Amino acid sequence: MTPLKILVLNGPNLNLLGQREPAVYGHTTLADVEALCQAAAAERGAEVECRQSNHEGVLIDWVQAAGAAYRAGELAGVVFNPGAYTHTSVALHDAIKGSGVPVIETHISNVHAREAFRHHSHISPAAAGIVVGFGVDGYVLAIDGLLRKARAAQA
Ligand code: CA2
Repeated sequence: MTPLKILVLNGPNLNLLGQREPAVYGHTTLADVEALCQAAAAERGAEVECRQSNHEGVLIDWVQAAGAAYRAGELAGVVFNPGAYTHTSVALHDAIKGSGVPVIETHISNVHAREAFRHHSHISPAAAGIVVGFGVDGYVLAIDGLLRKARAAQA
């Protein structure tokens, strides 16, 4: 049987992870996070592909392509940290809804314990699940949750 595949998407400024604001985001780099995701998926008999962009339109293109791959049975879903676009992007909300791909919205920090402008998410109403405030371990929790949902749907 072909292993389940997951796309891990990171949005704007997450390429700077581990280089600035360690009090909020920790010392782990994006490369470390991607290695963590690869290992977590392999332990669970799955595969991940990791991508990061600072550009809203690029993220939208990737979500749309993920929808096509999901409909073709080639992708279990997307673990997505949209960064600050979480709080601003109706376009990403529409892309997720339109694509039909299960998305697990993931945030390193507890956005609800931070500034008021981070309390609202345009992504949450379109998401299949949400992981917030577990640091970079949240990516592993999101991969686990997505695989559990995918396997339950297959059974
Ligand atoms: O907690 C999260 O994962 C966030 O999605 C991170 C975003 C923030 O805008 C969201 O409100 C919550 C920011 C990502 C920027 O990451 C940086 C990392 C190091 C240095 C500067 C920014």
